[in-house]
Amino acid sequence: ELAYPARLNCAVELLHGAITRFGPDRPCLVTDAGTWTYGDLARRSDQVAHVLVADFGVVPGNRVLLRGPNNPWLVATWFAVLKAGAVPVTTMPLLRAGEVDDLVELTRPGLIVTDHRFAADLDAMAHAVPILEYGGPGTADLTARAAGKSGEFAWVDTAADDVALLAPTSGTTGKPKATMHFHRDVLASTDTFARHVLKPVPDDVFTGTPPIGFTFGLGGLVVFPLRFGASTLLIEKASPEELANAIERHHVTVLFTAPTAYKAMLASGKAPALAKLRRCVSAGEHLPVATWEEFERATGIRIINGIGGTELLHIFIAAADDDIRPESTGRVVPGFEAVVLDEAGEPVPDGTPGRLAVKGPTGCRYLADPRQKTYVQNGWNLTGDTYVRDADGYFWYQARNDDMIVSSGYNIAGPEVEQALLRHPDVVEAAVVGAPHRDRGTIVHAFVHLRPGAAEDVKALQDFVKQTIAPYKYPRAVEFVTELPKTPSGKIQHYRLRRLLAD
Ligand code: 3SK
Repeated sequence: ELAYPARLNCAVELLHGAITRFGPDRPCLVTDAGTWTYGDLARRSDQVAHVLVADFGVVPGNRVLLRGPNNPWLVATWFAVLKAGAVPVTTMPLLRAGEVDDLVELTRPGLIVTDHRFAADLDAMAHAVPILEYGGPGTADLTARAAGKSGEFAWVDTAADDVALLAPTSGTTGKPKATMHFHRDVLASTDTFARHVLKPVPDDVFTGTPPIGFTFGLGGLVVFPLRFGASTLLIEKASPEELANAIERHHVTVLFTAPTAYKAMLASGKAPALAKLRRCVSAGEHLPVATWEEFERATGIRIINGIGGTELLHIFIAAADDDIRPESTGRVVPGFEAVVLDEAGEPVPDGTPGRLAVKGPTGCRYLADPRQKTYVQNGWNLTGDTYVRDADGYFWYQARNDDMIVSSGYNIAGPEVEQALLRHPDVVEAAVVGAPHRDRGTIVHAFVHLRPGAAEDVKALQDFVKQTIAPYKYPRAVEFVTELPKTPSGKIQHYRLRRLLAD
């Protein structure tokens, strides 16, 4: 049971708590342009808080929508909003105006704070919300305004269960929801996965690719490093090779990224640079065992696979070090409970596939959304994934609930076919869905992205799958593509592929 004081401002606890324990001069936010110490971040976030309150009238409880790539001013603004007792609405920088508009409709922010390079796009929004830009020229810019403000702000004394964060999730179905998280949830995310599985040390240097607008990135690149007095390298955009080079240049020890990035970094020939990492975390999508094995062979590092969710803020099933059983997602993280349920909501015996349900100290509550009743039942969050739990308490991913394909009477898990395809050296990415078929009802249809220059040989891929898994699972249709539709957080949108085939 995690206990936090009844009055708690998570921003103050994270930032000023670290300063109390480690002093203000420790490196905190690192970029190629320089380093902000913990003291720098405390001062700049106080200055930004003054701008929000004095110049824009932000009051406790207001919502402030944040938009920008991972950089120190975005982090300073996140802390400033919380210090002012307001609620950040973190968004993916790549959302288009229409998508931001949907989130504005849902979350009703009183102000949007945006990186100046992402501002023009917002002109097309239907809702009129005041916009404050940062990082650009001119005296109206947040960075210029902040420079003229005091570096000390009297932060708002919030309650541990006041809402601290609205985190949008488009899921993989397209219609946005926003999850609400309390101040205590933010700390609880550090006292579960981070403390018990990741085990950071103050000398760690974190980095990664997920946007801070996605709770995978917010936790991995801001909340966890600060909670443990470590530093974090913020990268706005990097190819796999540039990411590996940055890891080497900045002596990074902890990496958060998605399965495809691990595979792509190896393909860029950078294994020796990666071998110096201490911890590698993969989430956001199921990690194919082929990628896990290839990475271990090349670097000696056992990737920490995990499943989390915006609904629960971060990772709730994972394993590290000798606890890892390759291909399994791991065991439930201390602090959480997880069960596998049948269609009627009853637990199934170990070894039987069913719907994964989880509860814990970090959620789940949706903002004004009737889907709360569908996704949260009796306090259990239904994640939308089919899993098997074994007798040792390890959870084995089968498919997203809607990725099971029933073809000629066989139940075929799309991800299993994807993993088989991914073992082929020419395959960069693969997505498998059920396609309507006149004679067979449904067939397995694979969308395959090949490495440049590889031959488009359907039969060779089909034969390869037949040799890797039960032959009846092979994709009867193979379509070559140069990219796959993805959510802003990088999850493949199978529903869009299904829709393509239905049309
Ligand atoms: O998708 C996931 O597995 C995830 C992990 C950590 C935090 C957030 C998410 C959505």
